[in-house]
Amino acid sequence: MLLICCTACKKNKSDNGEETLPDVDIKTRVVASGLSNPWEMIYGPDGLLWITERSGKISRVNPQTGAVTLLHTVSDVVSNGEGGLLGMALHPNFTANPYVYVVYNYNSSGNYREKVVRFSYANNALSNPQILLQQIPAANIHNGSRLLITSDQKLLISTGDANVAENAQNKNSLSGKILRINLDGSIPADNPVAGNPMWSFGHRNAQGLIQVGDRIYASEHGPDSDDEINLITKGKNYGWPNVKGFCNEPAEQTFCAANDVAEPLKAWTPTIATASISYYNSDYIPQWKNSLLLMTLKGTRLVQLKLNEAGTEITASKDFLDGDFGRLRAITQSPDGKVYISSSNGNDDKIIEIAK
Ligand SMILES: [Ca+2]
Ligand SMILES: [Ca+2]
Repeated sequence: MLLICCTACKKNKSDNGEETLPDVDIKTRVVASGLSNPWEMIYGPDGLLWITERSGKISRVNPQTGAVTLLHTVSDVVSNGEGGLLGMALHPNFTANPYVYVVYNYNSSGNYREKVVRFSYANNALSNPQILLQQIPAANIHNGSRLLITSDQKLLISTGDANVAENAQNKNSLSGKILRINLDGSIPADNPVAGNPMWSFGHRNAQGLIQVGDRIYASEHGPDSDDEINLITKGKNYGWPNVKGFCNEPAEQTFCAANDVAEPLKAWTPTIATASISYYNSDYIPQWKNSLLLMTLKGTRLVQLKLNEAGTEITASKDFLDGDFGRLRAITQSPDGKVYISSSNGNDDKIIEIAK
């Protein structure tokens, strides 16, 4: 790669104009194997890795011993194609409010749908499922769905277009959105449209969601081009299906000007299949501070996305683990800065610890 010394900013610049990020001598360790499409992973307050598998299992994995302990099988999960048990979130104050939130696909009178359900946790078991949102359209492709509980105690839910692209632009459809509800399932009074869970629209299939300060980042799968990282703003239109990636083609420019479309922070062509994202700011791996860490499925690698101080731009990127574990889906971190990721190859999937 051609390196040009940029005297104005005193940083190395690669030939694509990005800052060149330092190498990191990371070490990987397979914590557990024999899993099937682990979709979500959370480093829990109990020091265990809480995982979902698409088939409907919720398990906890001991990051030291690798022991996998089944916690619950969600009985009405229907896994068609990309569908099944997907995202999960734990209540941020889990000791006082031991609630586990999940999003999954099911059959409703013969129609494939998606719903958000809250379970109560006690004595190593989940019980008392409460439906918070249901009848979200679903299909064998493009079901989202990542969950995120924000610092203001709202639940964000990314939904895919369920293979009906036009619904992403329809504010009254639950498809192709970032939805926002209260933790009891009611609709917040400060949502963009009264009585509507829509928070942002024009999404194709967002499968990564993370909060950093007052900012929300989402990753999104593009079609045959333009995977995206977006900064999510209340009520904004993110373009799909009228716009792919940036507003750079003539028809897109017309649509973007008329609809105040938010462009991504970054887009990838060819696509890498952008999945879960995490925000890294630990001193443990200082080279990764103030970066998003992105899992990629087709790309089979971890991508570091360095942010500027304001978090409004991605200034550089660097690839890790290229091809080492196949498709990568979920990511979480321990409080001491170790990173845990999951593969998603369909059989003998692994949870891998990244340390230094
Ligand atoms: Ca977009
Ligand atoms: Ca474009």
